[in-house]
Amino acid sequence: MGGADAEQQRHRRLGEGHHDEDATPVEAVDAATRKLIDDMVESMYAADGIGLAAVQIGAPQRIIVMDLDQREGKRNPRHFINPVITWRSEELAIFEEGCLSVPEIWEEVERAAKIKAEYLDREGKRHEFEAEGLLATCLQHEIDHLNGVLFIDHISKLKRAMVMKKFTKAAKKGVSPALAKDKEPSHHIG
Ligand code: K1U
Ligand code: ZN
Repeated sequence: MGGADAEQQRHRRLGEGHHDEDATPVEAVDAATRKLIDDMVESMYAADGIGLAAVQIGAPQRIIVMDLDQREGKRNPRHFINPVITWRSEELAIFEEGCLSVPEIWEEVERAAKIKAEYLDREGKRHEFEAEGLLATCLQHEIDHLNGVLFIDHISKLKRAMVMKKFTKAAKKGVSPALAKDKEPSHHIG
């Protein structure tokens, strides 16, 4: 997909569909799967993200891409087809999370500090691995997307209500939440 197409295929925001649906497992890893992965990586970079789930660009399949090195301006894209978390530590970790589908909102979210997961690669080969730190957080965030869950579902009801109010107002005005006249002074809620 070229740059202009990637822009058209931009990630969908809260209220633009597919965010509350379960994504479908990939039955056969084929050329179309590999093309979708490449498109997702391009969309992730175009949006300055460190992760992206296929549902965020309107493809309800269980595929995620990630590049934690993107934070340092380097490129080391990874992909995970049909990712499944097989173990979560009891120990929890708190990270400040953002989401391309809920732009300009950053909130602290508590998740398992370590996880074990398995997935298929672009050749259909199964892998198992253990993750911690931002990789564990980002994987949980992206797998949540595949299950119709957003990071704001992990914050307090009050903060979530404020996020939703901000989005509804901005949507009515047809502008990004950050451009809404009465936007909060900070990206944080509460
Ligand atoms: O899934 C998404 O919406 C992408 C999201 C992933 C994520 C971020 C933080 C914690 C967990 C999951 C993002 O990539 S938001 C953008 C972002 O985090 C970032 C981008 C450039 C530099 C530094 C951070
Ligand atoms: Zn997200």
